[in-house]
Amino acid sequence: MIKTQICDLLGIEYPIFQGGMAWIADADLAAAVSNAGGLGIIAAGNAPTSHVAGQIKKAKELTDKPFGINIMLMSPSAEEIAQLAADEKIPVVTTGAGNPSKFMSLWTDAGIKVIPLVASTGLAKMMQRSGATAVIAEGCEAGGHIGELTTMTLVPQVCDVVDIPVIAAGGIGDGRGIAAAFMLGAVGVQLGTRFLVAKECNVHQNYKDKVIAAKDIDTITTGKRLGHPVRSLKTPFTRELFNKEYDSTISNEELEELAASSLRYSAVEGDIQKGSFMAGQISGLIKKEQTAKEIIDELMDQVEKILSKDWIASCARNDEEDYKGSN
Ligand code: TUI
Repeated sequence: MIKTQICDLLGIEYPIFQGGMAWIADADLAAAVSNAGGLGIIAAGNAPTSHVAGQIKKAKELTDKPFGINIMLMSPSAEEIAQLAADEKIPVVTTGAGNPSKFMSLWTDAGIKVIPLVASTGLAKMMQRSGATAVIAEGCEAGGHIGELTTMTLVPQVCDVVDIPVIAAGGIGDGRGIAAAFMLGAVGVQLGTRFLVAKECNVHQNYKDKVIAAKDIDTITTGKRLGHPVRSLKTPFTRELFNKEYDSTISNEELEELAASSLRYSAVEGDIQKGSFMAGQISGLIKKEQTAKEIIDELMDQVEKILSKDWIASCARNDEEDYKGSN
């Protein structure tokens, strides 16, 4: 059984986090992942504080295992939700889409373990100085709001500048990705897209179907002109948005307006025309829905095989039973 320091630090069985996907990761998904031995995470996204409070209450009813909340720092409710997390003493807070410095002491004083998502070594170092328990280094293969660097380049560079544990995210979809993340120096992984198709994930079925149907080159990055690049599946809407970013007759305000409600259209309404289906580049690896437990058990089984001496030996002998994606 593979246990790393992050398991002991957080009191979880496996070093696997479920990404805090805005509009998608609710109490049902987070509790299912935590009950399966990983770290389930509720996404606050752009939701109002009252909604997030309801999800926290529900998660506490559904699991007695540790779970986290992801605070999207661009949300108008970020400040209120930061306070809510402190009041509720949520075991773990992760943050995304910004720099959480101003909230760090609020959370650490409440005994919360803070694990910010970082896309650069600079923010990773700052988070260590501010008392972060660990950082999640997320490469641009991830779905949603992304930075510049790939996981392959970001993770080892972050590992070299901090002493706290590093969790790798972005482009990890199976045991091969987890093993690779360990090789880069990470002691855990966060997967978003793979858990999006979990049976316990309440996202619209059209969203799951689109991820399952996607192939390797089916994601696109929009929002670069607005300063917040976002990776989603190619749809009529995201292609239109992509083209409009190169059209100088269209103002930034018009672009913002176009993008504004697109995620709700996809996650809640499953609208294939107007939706922005945020998903990572490993969508092409995902072939079916599974329960959170099936996903975690399969991931751990794969990574244990890969990291075993037998596997290394079989690679060297070029055996026929080479491991290939099995899902
Ligand atoms: O945050 C994410 N992924 C997200 S958030 C989200 S909701 C959203 N919807 C539309 C537009 C924007 C957001 C969907 N997916 N991942 C973690 C992440 N953090 N990726 C990139 C960053 C990041 C970016 C800039 C972190 C810090 C940062 O700058 C901080 C600074 O001051 O240097």
